[in-house]
Amino acid sequence: MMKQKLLARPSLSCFTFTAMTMALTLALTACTHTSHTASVDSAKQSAKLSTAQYYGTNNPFVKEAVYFVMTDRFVDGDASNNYPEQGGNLPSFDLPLYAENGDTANVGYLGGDLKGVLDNAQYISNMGFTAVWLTPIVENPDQQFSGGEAIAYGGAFKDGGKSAYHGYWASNFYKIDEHYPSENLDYKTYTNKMRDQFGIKTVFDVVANHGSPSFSMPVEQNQFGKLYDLNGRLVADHQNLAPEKLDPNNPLHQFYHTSPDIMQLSNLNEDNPQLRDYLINSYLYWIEQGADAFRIDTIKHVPHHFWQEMAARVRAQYPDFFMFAESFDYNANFIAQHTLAKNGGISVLDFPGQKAITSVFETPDSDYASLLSYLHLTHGPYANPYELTTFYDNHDMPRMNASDSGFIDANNWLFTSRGIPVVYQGSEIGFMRGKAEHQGNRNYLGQENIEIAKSHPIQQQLSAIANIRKNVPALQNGLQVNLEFKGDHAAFYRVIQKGDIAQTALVLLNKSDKSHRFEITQYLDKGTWTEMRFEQQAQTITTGDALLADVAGHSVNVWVKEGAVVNEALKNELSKLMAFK
Ligand SMILES: [Ca+2]
Ligand SMILES: [Ca+2]
Ligand SMILES: [Ca+2]
Repeated sequence: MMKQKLLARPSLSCFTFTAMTMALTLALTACTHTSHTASVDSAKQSAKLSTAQYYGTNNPFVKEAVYFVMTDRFVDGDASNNYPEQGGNLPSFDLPLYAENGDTANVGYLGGDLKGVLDNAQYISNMGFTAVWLTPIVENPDQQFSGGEAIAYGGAFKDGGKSAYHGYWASNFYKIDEHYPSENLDYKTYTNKMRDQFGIKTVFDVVANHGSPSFSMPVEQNQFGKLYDLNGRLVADHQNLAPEKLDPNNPLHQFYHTSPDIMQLSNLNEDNPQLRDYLINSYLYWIEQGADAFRIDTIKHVPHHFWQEMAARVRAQYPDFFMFAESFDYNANFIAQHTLAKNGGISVLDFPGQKAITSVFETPDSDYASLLSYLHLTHGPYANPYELTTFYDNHDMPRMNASDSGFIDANNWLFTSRGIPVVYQGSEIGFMRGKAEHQGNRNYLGQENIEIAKSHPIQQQLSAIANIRKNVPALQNGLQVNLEFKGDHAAFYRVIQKGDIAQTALVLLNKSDKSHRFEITQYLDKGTWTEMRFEQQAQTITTGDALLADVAGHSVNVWVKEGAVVNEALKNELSKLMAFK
């Protein structure tokens, strides 16, 4: 481990320091310790402000860090649930797509299952994650889809020839698909073991917009366009009809809209109260089976009234139940509508953040200042910016196309800045970087790559910063106070003062190749600062000192001060951030 040097010295005269940053009355407090009036005022202010609360959110899920697993593409822990012969003349196992240059993608099942995740739970936990989001595990059709347009390597928005390996084509919202459980490992046992043995929560992937592809098949296929209930009873059937051919008087057609939405997917009719019951009761069912939070697919394709009812019914039984949604859009004002209480109070994946993060970390000559615009720390469109789930790529877009250093820098940012980090499987080795959905983005990760990951530089640095976040409440839920964001360098505080926790973290990021000396004076609190990343020598700061730290290239320092904030200028800033977040 690299040992870094820290120096502390009085950087500026008291007079200069105060002239720059403090109002005159506060300057008297800081510099004229003999003034009786100032001391009394100061004591009163400390007493008053020591009870001040500074934090991002009251939602406890903010402390989590989420590892995103594409269930079929993680690890095949049990060959007995692979069903390689399934599908007959329209098989669903191992359907490779080839590029001319020999690259491959695959649209068949490849064997990943719950046992593969459980077998690697210690690895995921060691990396610093506390939750795993699994792509949907509910029953999907057994064959490849014969309708639509045929998918090819690099293609998009075509479902022909694809299997349901991704899980987003439900045929029974109440039943686990046969590819995922093992003997003695049903979903409930899995979630319990993850939680009880490894401290890992489970995020369940919710789909309300659609079931499976439902029309355009040359010959109608079993399961496609059909929905079954908890007892295995057929409750809806698209009958391979185009949406406009559905009969609103036919009970088996009433779960579907008579207009299409996404390709050939059945468009679920949220105006039908029975469909709402069917879906919402299924979500409650999976909470009973151990789901700790929801990730919601395609939320923008379903109107607000559904989410209002869904959120109300879920939270009537499970108050504070955390949900974050995919509204695949780069306009913060647009995606923020779901976060408002009147629309269900559902958090969202930070797509504008994703765009900004990749733009910075894919490009070495980028500027940290480009990250500021997505944070919306005050007066932003979100109900609460600290509840957003933050990420740099996922299974529906090209993976981040960064160097190893770029991934390391991105993780250092993701695990220290506001939001709940979500990292897609394989990112810890830069797996398939730059590759889109049908170009290898979703290729099978497998046990071999996980063994490689254990000594991979990206994984090691990710693990270091993620474990610091796990142990530093300020990094999870502290208000973010930005100091400098310029070129290759960024510095900011995260401050939490909530209940019996009072802690400030100072984060120093350097994405250049060279070591950089930070000299921090702004809002700097008196007291003992301890560095968490490299366990550098603790430094005691008194009024007027600067905190000086040399941060190595592509690295991070996290300096932590325990106890309540005493710096008046910082308190003022925190009050504003608290009031307007
Ligand atoms: Ca398997
Ligand atoms: Ca199936
Ligand atoms: Ca829809």
